[in-house]
Amino acid sequence: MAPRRSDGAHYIGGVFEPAETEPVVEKATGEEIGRFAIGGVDEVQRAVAAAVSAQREWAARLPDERAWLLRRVADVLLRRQDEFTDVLMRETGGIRAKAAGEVAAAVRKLHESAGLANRMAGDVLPPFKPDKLVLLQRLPLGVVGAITPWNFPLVLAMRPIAPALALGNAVVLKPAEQAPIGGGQLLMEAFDEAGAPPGLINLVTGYGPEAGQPLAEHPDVALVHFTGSVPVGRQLAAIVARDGRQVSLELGGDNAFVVLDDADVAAAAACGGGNSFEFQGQTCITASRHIVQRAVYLEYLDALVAVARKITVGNPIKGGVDLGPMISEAQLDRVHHEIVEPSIRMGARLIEGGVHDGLFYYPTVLADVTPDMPAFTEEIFGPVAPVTVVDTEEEALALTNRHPALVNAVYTGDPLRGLAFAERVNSGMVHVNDAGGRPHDESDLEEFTKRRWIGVQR
Ligand code: TXE
Repeated sequence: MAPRRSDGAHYIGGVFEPAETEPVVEKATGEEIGRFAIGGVDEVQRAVAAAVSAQREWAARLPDERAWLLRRVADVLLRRQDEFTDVLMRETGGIRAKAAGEVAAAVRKLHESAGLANRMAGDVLPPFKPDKLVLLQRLPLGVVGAITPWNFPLVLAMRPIAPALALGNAVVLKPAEQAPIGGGQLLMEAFDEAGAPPGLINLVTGYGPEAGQPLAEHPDVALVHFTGSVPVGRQLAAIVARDGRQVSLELGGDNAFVVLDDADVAAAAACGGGNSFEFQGQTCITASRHIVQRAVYLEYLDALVAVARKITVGNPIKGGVDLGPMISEAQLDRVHHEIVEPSIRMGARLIEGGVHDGLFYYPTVLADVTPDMPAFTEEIFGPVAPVTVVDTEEEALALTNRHPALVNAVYTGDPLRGLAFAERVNSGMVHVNDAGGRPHDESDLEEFTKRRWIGVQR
């Protein structure tokens, strides 16, 4: 690979700063593909200071100018998409389609956010006293601190960065130590190339407690946007709330995939299995519990095993592969020793997989899973489909709602039955006869701005 100027460097105030580093490895081979700088309190303080001074000037620019920068970054991403795709495949272990999809989604997010810049409008409100003119202004928050995970490093970094910048904020990014290149170092190169003013976006790489926590604690960071695990999210929320700043959290969930007795079983298994195994099950919208009515249970298990057996496991770079390596030994150990094995000891039947070769964990199907087993109670984050049998739709609903989930799904031959079921499910998103991601929503304008009311006595 050609040397990158961002390799092993933070990006602070528009300068790539080399520092003490550690290796970034290709997950499929264990080979070093780059280095990341180990940041701490000093780097965070300088990055936040750079962001504070850049933000004032940036917020004063015309919305169109802010939008142009985002569109130029999108152009750089498109021009360098092969390089981004390659690095994302290697550092996350994802297949080409997943990495290329991430680049495409990041480009879309940049364009969508560019459109937001001009929608940062205010309002004139009804007066609350005679002779009063009441204005509502929408203002940037200031500096946004983004702490992001390894599973979709580019798109999950872009989710806060693009709207935050469009709406007049500056950003300090702390990406995950497992995958800091595609959604960190290379992304800074793209902003630099696109002409981002120094300090508008900054990168501090390193470990969570040393680099992430000081960022979350910094009083000049107005909003902490965190995507990652529930325990760290809770910890950061407590820190940020203590001094009255804002936090937004995208955490994990234990998502259910329900199959009702009138479902097209082969279609349901293709959808549910595809969703459980995709990217080694390491996404926050992965189906982590399959809940199936008894009438179709055995047929569903067979179909799910057939789906698992069709999957080709291997090094994504070689092509022709559906499933790559897991992100780390720690994640694999957790999946195998803390979820699969104890569930089997408690009575679950391993009917497919359950084996690994290095970081490659084979698609796994567990049958007869009961609601007290870790395979049911934990977010798995591995290519495992645990299946639980229920007698009635009511029972399926009760089990679905027993755990917090980001997205649940229900499969049925009758879409109206699916709709009625979906309306009683607690999660923020429910699919009928589908699974996976979320539609575009309108929350960015609210998340990355604040309001100010001005009452003028005439
Ligand atoms: O997450 P962490 P990990 C879930 C999933 C997975 C588990 C662990 O269940 O098995 O989390 O993954 C930074 N202060 N998700 O260990 O530790 C860290 O450096 C400040 C769901 O990777 O939460 C990284 O940048 N920052 C999720 C980021 O937080 C800290 C995606 C996430 O790391 C910190 C990933 C601290 N004390 C994992 N400790 C999703 N919603 O998609 C860590 N970090």
